[in-house]
Amino acid sequence: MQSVTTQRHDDVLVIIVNNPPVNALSWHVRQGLKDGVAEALGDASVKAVVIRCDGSTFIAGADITEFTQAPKEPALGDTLDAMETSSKPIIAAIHGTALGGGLETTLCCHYRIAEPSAKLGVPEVKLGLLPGAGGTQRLPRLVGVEAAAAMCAGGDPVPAAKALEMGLVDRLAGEDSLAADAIAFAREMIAKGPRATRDLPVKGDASGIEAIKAANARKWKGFDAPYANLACVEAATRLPFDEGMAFERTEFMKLMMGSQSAAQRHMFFAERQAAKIDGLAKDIQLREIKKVGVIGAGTMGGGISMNFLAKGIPVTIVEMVQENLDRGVGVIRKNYEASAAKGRFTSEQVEAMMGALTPSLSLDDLADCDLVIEAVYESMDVKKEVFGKLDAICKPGAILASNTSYLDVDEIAAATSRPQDVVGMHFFSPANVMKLLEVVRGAKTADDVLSTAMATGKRIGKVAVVAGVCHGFIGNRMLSTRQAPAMQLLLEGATPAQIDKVHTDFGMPMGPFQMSDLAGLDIGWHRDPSKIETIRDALCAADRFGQKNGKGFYDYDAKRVGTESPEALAIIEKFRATSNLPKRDISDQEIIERTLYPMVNEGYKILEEGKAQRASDIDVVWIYGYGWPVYRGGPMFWGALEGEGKIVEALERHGIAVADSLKAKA
Ligand code: 3H9
Repeated sequence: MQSVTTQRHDDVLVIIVNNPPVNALSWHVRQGLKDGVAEALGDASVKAVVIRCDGSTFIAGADITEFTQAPKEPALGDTLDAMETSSKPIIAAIHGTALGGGLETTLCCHYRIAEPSAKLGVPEVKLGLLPGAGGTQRLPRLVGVEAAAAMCAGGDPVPAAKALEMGLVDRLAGEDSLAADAIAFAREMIAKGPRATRDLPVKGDASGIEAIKAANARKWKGFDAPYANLACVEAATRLPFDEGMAFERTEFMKLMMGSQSAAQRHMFFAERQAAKIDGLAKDIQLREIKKVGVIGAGTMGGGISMNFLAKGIPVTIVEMVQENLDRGVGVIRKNYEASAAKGRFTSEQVEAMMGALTPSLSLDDLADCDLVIEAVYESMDVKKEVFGKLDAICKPGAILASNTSYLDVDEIAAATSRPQDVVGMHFFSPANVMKLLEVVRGAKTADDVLSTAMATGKRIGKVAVVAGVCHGFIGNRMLSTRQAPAMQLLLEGATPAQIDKVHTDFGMPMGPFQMSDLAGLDIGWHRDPSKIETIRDALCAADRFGQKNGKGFYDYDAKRVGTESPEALAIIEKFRATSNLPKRDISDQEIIERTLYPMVNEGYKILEEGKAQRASDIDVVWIYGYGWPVYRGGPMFWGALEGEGKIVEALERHGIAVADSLKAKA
């Protein structure tokens, strides 16, 4: 099948792109578009051209899968030049999403018409790139420097109505009449003739660009691409078009060859791949989830409920004690109201969401739920008791999910007479914000239960990853391999601040000790101040419980901003002195080798044991659940970049047992 065809409508030639799934600009599409333009130019009876797409969307960008292959002619630039310099007007007819190279294609048409539901944008920055086919040079000419800078560096698409306001499109079509409206528009433009974007003057100046950088400094920390995007837009304000294009090309190639874009492109595919469950029938029938039950109205249960309420799915939330139930429901309302105050919801929406929440003190009220998620205290005995009760109460076919973050889902399932209906759904705190959902597949979990849990995750806006049953699943299992050596490094002379800084400089949102303080040092503490066996015991014995009481590894102010604590350091030093380990200077490199390399190693073990389907799933877990910097592509991608040989050598030097599969790669 040809990916580009042409159709004659009297004096208008319509070029139609059909390259599923997203009409990406694969080489044959570039060729087809170029041929289409040549056909129009070679036929005197053609007076104007329309470019439109079949399928669900206009061109959604360059074909990302081609980026790692040898370049194929024609280059996108050649095709676009042929379009822009055409002596007959070309009209882009846009529906769905015109993204990246797709939007750049429309910029090389002379006029643009879009369906009202269309979206237009240059999301390259999210792939660690910039619009490399003239987007950074043409957008400032069409929509102005400020809007171009925001579009390129931010990457979010704009809806058609806004695009019309900005001058990005010239006209809106009817929602169902784009093809006809575009032809009519093309005929109108015959008299006007072509209008090449490159010939327009740049609108505005670069004076606002520094302010954009300042406003986004935190968000863009560590990323190269947003700054490169801005540099190109700025270049458009001072260089003639051709020189601006050359500047853009150089910057694009720098990003394309760099590791950040490779990591971000890896994550684009990893995220989509994670949704796929190996070995499952494609046509599996999902169970219908119309009503959800959540057990536990604490931080987790409340956060989990909010996900469903926000999607209009009714939730019954159960607590054991009225006071806790009231508090939990109150927190949900407070969170929604805070979002409403920021303009994210209307007060009607808040009331609708709260109206869909049924608080209850009885598990019996879960009888008609299609999915019940247990988010109670992390104790096997408690969970087994809850699941035993659910088994008696819930309707046949209901999915019984545990939000456990460590425990054996098979043992929990065995407390019921229907282990095939039991699955882990491990949310990450704050559960209404964090995008990761680990879906834990028990030995007996039915295929349709697993698929429904994954699909439900997607429905509530999560990125769901399948994990196997093991202590801590994928994420927390790997987390624990960095926690123990971090503690050991304190005994050898490093400070919490030094170790945390290595992690935050790496790009993590916080280091191991900042994370411990956030979680609470007293979780799992034996509560006997006289029994001091670890640094944690020593801190707890001194009433240092973490952020919750303003002091842990760090001291916290009223806004929970932490600073190094002389008291904590003294406690650590006192405990350290009892360990008889010589105090020494610890290098940042050693901290990386002993806290990050073991995570990569554990990832290999997880794969060996079949607890993750694929390495890229592990990367997805760490990026969406723990804030691993996306420009480093997750621990497995980063491990490969770092070099397996280097990692194995370091792990062995530090006396850490290396996974066989990692050794084999070294
Ligand atoms: C660019 O344009 C560079 C230029 O400036 C310069 C060049 C010189 N290529 O997301 P979905 C696949 S950079 C190849 O699930 P949706 C995707 O992997 C590009 N494949 O669908 C998936 O495959 P599978 C700038 C692509 O409906 C399938 O299509 N553009 C591409 O939820 C369905 O995707 C972008 O960054 C691609 N460009 O969302 C836009 N895009 O089924 C990237 C998708 O095997 N794309 N695939 O898993 C998107 O944002 C979404 O795909 C879109 C549809 C919104 C279009």
